[in-house]
Amino acid sequence: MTDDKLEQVERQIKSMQKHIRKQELRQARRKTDAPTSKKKPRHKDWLDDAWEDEFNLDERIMPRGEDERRKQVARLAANKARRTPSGVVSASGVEESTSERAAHIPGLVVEINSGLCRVHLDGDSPPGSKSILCTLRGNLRRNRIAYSQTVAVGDRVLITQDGDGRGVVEEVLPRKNVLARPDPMKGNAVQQIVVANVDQVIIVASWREPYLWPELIDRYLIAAQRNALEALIVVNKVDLVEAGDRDEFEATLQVYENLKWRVVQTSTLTGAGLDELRQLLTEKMTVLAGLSGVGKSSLLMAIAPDLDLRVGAVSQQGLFTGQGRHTTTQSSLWHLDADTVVIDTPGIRDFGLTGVERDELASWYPEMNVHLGNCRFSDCVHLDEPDCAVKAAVERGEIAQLRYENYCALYACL
Ligand SMILES: Nc1nc2c(ncn2[C@@H]2O[C@H](COP(=O)(O)OP(=O)(O)OP(=O)(O)O)[C@@H](O)[C@H]2O)c(=O)[nH]1
Ligand SMILES: [Mg+2]
Ligand SMILES: [Zn+2]
Repeated sequence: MTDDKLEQVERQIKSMQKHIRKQELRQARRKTDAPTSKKKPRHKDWLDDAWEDEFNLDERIMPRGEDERRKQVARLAANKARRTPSGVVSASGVEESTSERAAHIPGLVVEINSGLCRVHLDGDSPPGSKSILCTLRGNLRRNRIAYSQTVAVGDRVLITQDGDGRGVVEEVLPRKNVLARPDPMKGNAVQQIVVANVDQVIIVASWREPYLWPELIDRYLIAAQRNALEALIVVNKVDLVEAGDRDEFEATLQVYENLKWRVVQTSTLTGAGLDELRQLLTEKMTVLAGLSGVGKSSLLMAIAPDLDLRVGAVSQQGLFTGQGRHTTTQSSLWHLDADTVVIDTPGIRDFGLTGVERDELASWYPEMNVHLGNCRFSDCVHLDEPDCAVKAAVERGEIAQLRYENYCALYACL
């Protein structure tokens, strides 16, 4: 073989080897990403390839020993900072010099996807006009174990930015509250934060498509009370209330109004109740929560048509006719103006009851709470016991049958 030919063959072998290496890398990435990769980013523009590559290579596929090497670097850095007299301790427990801290920019997490989060920086005008895509500083991940994720939508964070405008979340500021649910992947032990730091929760239900489900409303009300959050109820799709349903509809809503919860009737089709809802959102950070398909995203878009939310037709193919199809898959936060923030969430059924003991459930029903202590048995759970003050109140009509039935159903879930 001539030298030329040899060189050509060598070049071909090298190119094939490179190709194989690339394929192996791609396969390894697919494997490592398996649990999350099914969740396609909702906004395609979220992850351009360069970002995805960098994130995956940096955070997920590391050469053997790399993790230990990084820990050592972090330890050295921490020791160095400890020697600096002006050092301050960040939430992550690592000391930082004042100059490092000064470079931290405060912001609000508006969306999370594939381990990256999008942050609106404070002070941008109009608010939310600019957002920074951020990775998370490694030691943040290790320090948060009660929840399955380190950063949640609604978190206030401090970030640093590199010259290319990319960011790193350095610190998550203390949360004033969280709405969380059991992590479906991890059972009851670990919770998944749906949203953090909100002022109020709007429980969205619909009269039909899907059917009003008062038990879920109660779950959400309990979640709100446990987090000391204002709660109000929006019953959407009132255009679907037929003449024959009217009495039942009004009576159901009256149960909650009698307990002093604000109930707003809305329809994105007729525009009913939208002005009232808009006013209730003003100057607050509000999360909209409720079963899939009730119209949470539709309501937000009816109020602020510029929002880029996905709305889905109600599927008729589900096991239960009229059950909504999931269309929103991630919580997302939107600025309507400087002080008005709304958060759209996916339909979630299992809010609220994590950590509630059976014997405390009644205390989350204010109308039952006033009767506690008056039952014959001090450990009465108000189901089958004789001389139960709660059941007597139900019989007298002081506690709505609907609420008592919800209590019994939720008790059985605990
Ligand atoms: N008849 C009627 N249909 C509505 C109304 N509001 C929303 N819809 C429809 O209900 C369906 C579901 O609406 P979405 O806004 O996607 O519901 P969602 O609560 O955001 O659902 P998830 O994102 O799955 O949690 C869509 O087909 C909407 O067009 C309403 O007031 N009346
Ligand atoms: Mg939605
Ligand atoms: Zn009792």
